[in-house]
Amino acid sequence: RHASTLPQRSDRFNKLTKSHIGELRKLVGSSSSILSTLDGSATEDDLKTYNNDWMNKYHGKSQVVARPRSTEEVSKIMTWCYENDIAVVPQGGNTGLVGGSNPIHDELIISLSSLNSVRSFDPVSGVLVADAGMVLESADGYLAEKGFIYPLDLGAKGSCQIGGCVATNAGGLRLLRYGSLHGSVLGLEVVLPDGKIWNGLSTLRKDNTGFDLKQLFIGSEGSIGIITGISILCPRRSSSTNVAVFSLSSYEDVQKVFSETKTHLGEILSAFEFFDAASYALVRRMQKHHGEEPKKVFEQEGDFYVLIETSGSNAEHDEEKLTNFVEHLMTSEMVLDGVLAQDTTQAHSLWSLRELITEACTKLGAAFKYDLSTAPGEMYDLVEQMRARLTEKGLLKGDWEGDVGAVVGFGHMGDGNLHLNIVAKQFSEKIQDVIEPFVYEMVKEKGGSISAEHGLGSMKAPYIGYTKSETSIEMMKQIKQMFDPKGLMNPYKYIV
Ligand code: FAD
Ligand code: 2HG
Ligand code: ZN
Repeated sequence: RHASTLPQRSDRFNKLTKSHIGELRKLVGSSSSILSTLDGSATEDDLKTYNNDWMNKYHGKSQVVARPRSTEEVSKIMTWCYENDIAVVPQGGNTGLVGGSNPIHDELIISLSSLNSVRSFDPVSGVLVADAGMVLESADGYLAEKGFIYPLDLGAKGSCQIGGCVATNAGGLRLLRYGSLHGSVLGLEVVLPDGKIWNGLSTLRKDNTGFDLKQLFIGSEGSIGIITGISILCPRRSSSTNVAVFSLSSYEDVQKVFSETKTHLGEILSAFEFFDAASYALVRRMQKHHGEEPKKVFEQEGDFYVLIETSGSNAEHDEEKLTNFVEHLMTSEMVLDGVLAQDTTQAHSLWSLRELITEACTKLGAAFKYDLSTAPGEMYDLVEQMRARLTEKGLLKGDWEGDVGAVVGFGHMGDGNLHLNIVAKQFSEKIQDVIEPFVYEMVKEKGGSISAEHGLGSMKAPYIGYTKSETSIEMMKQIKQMFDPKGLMNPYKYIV
């Protein structure tokens, strides 16, 4: 979808006026809960952080941001929006990567950032109940003090909210260990588009009484309601964590090492991530760009890298297992070189080789991001085919000599999830037309998904048909119609 071909503003929605702002203010307890350029309580600059996305790729034109402080306030605002036909965009930490969290036109932004407390924690069951606007890292920090861990972790943890993560069904770095949010979320509290509060905040692990309604909201990207509370099952925090990174010479070896890792480390494995040489070079390029001289990590660099993390309860046992495994990999020549973290600082610095790739893609250029899933064995073909196409079209040449500087492939190997990023010198429709729909066609041919974990947002809404059948899309439209008959929630996105 080009920025210039985004859908026109729909006349179904009323335009917000200064008098509306007065009405909104009466619904909320604190005057700082409503920010608007219409009554001078905010400048356009103040609203930029809400209107623009993390990549600075999607730009909305909203004049009003509401920051309710309780579920009741969210409900009052939604009831008012429903009565006045005001379109709404729910916003969490605004770290989404598909243009879902920003308005397209002048929709009212409802930010959950002021709804950020723990409601309860049960140390026996490990069930945390918290407000949706809690920042993921804060929720995990709270649990760490009690010896538990939030069952989701991702590079944006310092800003993304637990509600935003549920709304996108974020996968992250440890899905292979803790599973998807469809399994760990036990209940939700949601404000529906007409303002009604649905209290589905169950803390039960088992409950087979009818449809499991919460599942509809996990991954619904703000299209059918605003998540205000979450009940989630949190595992015990492992007392011993180890990290190792290896360089390898081929993607075939990445797969072999993955298989071997599951055989030898299965019960303590908590992450298996991979990245290619282009991703590694990009992170090092960013470090140089920041004036740092990157330290040498490997004696022998490779075409591919894998990061393996183990988490268990017996440090001596886990370390012995991992050390033996490293030796096994080195002697069997499946890897070129390997580094085993000796302390927490080194573990963080090894993790940063993987976690900094997203930032590097955006800092060093304009990143066209594709978040794809296929069978793990076929994943890397997508990167190679994309490089071949961009080279053939004259866009990718030499070392940052073409309009496209780098094509990088990395991701969650254990989940069959590839992140393909095309880092261009700037966003251009010409480059996008070479990439799309080619990229979606490649994925369809392999029976894969055009969005493994980031969602559809505004970026992929028109392309859902590459992964979902007509019947699936029809059922989704019926669900949307049932919850949101006026189409007020996050319009122009998701299901269009
Ligand atoms: P936002 O970006 O604010 O919103 C995302 C969507 O959810 C929007 O459609 C919005 O309308 C909706 N929404 C937000 N809050 C609510 C709510 N309370 N109720 C209803 N709808 C709501 N994703 C992964 O899956 N795995 C990763 O490993 C990963 N790593 C990332 C690393 C970085 C550096 C960055 C920038 C992003 C990464 N992401 C990853 C993208 C991911 O989607 C988000 O980080 C996260 O899930 C979004 O949370 P958020 O609070 O920022 O939501
Ligand atoms: C990750 O796994 C995120 O790091 C972001 O999902 C991926 O930058 C990307 O494309
Ligand atoms: Zn990811």
